[in-house]
Amino acid sequence: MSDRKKVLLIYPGNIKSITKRMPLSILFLAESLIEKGFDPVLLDMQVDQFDEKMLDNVVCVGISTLTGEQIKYGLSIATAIRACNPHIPLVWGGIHPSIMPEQTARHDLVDYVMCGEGEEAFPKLVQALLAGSDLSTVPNLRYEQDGTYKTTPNLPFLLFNKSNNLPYDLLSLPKYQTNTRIEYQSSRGCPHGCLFCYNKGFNAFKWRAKDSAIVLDELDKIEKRFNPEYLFFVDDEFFINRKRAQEIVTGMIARGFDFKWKATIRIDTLNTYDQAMLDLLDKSGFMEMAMGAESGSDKILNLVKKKIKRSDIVASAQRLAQSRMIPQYSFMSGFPTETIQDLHQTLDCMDELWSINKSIKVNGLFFATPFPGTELFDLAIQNGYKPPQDLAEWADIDFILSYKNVPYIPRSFTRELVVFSFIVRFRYLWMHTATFLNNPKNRSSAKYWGFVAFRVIFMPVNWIFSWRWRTRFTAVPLDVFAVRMLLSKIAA
Ligand code: B12
Ligand code: SF4
Repeated sequence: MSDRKKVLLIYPGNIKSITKRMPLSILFLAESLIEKGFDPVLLDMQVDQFDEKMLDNVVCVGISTLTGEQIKYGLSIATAIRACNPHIPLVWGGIHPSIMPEQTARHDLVDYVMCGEGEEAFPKLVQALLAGSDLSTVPNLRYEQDGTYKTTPNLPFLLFNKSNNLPYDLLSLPKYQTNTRIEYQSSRGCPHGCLFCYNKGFNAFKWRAKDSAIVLDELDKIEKRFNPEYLFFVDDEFFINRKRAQEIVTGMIARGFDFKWKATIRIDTLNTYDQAMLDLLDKSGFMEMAMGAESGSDKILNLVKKKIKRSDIVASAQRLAQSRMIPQYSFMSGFPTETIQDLHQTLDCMDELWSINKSIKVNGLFFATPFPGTELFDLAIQNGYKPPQDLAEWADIDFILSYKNVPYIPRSFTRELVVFSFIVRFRYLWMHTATFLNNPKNRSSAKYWGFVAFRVIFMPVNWIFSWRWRTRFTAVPLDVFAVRMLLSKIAA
C-alpha cells in the first residue's frame, strides 16, 4: 500500500441529475495534490455514492461548492462524514465559501475555509494538517478558533499559463458521456465590470490565460483521448484577447479537430469581428455562441454596465443571420429600478431577434439573483434585500421563484417574470427537441422516441404558451405552474 496520504475531494450534486458535468474544480485540486505527493480520492456525487471506506487514512476532506443547492448536498455529505468519523477535518472551498468565508467558517460542519484557487494553497494545508504544524503560515485560510475568526493572507492569482494533466481516471469516466461533450478551461477571470457577475468578488476582475500553443496541445490530447462531439470552454470569457483567440481558432483548423465547440462571447466583441474572423470561427466548428444580452431595455443595460445597447444585440443577430453559427442569447430581469415596461422591452427584443433568424436560441430569461460578491448584491441590499444569514440558508435560495431575492420588484412584475421566464425556457426545450429530431444521425439515439413523445404530448401546451407570449397575457397562469411541475417530475 502506498505510504502517501489520502485526501477525499467531494463535488456535491444530485445523483438523479440528467446531465453529468465534469467536476473540474476537484480535478484541478487532485492534479496539484498528486504533484505534491498526496493520494486524492474523488467523489462526484452526480455519479457516485459515498462509501465509508473512502475515509480510510484520509488527512482531510475537501468539499467544493457554488452558491445554491450544491451547498445542500455538501452539508448532507458533511453530516454523513461527521457521523462516521468526527475527527476528520472538513475543508470547504469553491466560489461560495471564497466569497462568504466568515459565515461559512462559522457553520458546525465546516472546520476550514480555503479561499480562491486551491492548487497552491490546498496542498500546503494538507501538509500542515498532516504534520500538526502551525496553520498561520498556510495561505488563503479562514477558520474559527475558540470563537475567534482567523484569516491568513491570500496568495496572488495563479498565472494559469501552464499545461495541466488532469487525472480524469480518478473519476468514474464511463458515467460522463465524454464522447458527446467535455468541459475545458483555457482562461480564468474577466476584466469587464458587469454588475451581476461574481468576477468582482472571486477574480477581482483579473484575467489569466493559457497561451494558444498550450491550449492547442491540451485540446489535441482531449481529442485523442475522448473524441468528443462537443467541447465546452467554461472560461468566464474566452475572447478577451483577440490575438490569442485567433491563434487558437486557426490552430484548431490546422490540426483538423473533429469536435464542435461552444464558448461565451461578448456582443461588443463579436460586433468588432470582420467577416474573415467570422469565417475562421465557423470553419473551426464554433457551433454555439453563448452571448449575455441581459436586457432589451437600454436603461437596464446601462445599469448593469454591460457596455452595449439594445441596437448592438440586434446588430449581432443581423451579422450572424446568414451564418451556420447559431447565436444563443441569455437575458435577465428583476433588477432594482426595473419596471414591467423594461421587461416588455426585453420580450420585444427577443421577438426582434427571432424575426431576424428563427433558429436563434434564447436559453433563458433568468431572475437577476443578487449573488454574493457582485455589485448587484450591494445594490440589492440597499434596496431592501435581506440575504441569507448562514450557510444552510444559502443552500435554499431559489433561482426561479425567488420573490424573496427581489423584494424591490412588485408582485405583479414578479408574476409576469415567472410566467415569461418559464415560457422562454419551454421554447428553448421545444427548439432543442426539433433540432435533435431533424438530425438524421439521432434516429438511433435512445432519446429519439422520448423527444417525439414529448412533442406530441406537449403540442397543446406549445399553442397556449405561444398565445400567452403573443398577447403578453399572464393572468391565471395555472397552465404554466402545472407544466412546470410536470416537467420537474419528469426531469427528476
Ligand atoms: C460550467 C458551469 C456550469 C455548469 C455546471 C457546473 C458543474 N460542473 O457542475 C451548469 C451549466 C450546469 C451551470 C449551472 C449553473 N451555474 Co454555473 N457555471 C459554470 C462555469 C462556466 C464553469 C465552472 C467550472 O468548471 N469552473 C472551473 C473550476 C476549475 O473553477 P472553480 O470551480 O472556481 O474551482 C477552483 C476554486 O474555486 C477552488 N476550489 C473549488 N472547490 C474547492 C474545494 C476546496 C476544498 C478547495 C480548497 C478549493 C476549491 O479551486 C479550484 C481550482 O482553482 C462557471 C464560471 C467559471 N468560469 O467558473 C459558472 C458559475 C459557477 N455558475 C454560476 C451560476 C449562477 C449557475 C446557475 C445558478 C445558473 C442558473 N441561473 O441556473 C446554475 C446552478 C448550478 C448549481 N448546480 O447550483 C455562477 C456561480 C456564482 C456563485 N456565487 O456561485 C458562475 C460563477 C457564473 C457566473 N459568471 O456568475 N454552471
Ligand atoms: S458577465 Fe461576462 S463579461 Fe461581464 S464581467 Fe462577468 S464574465 Fe465578464
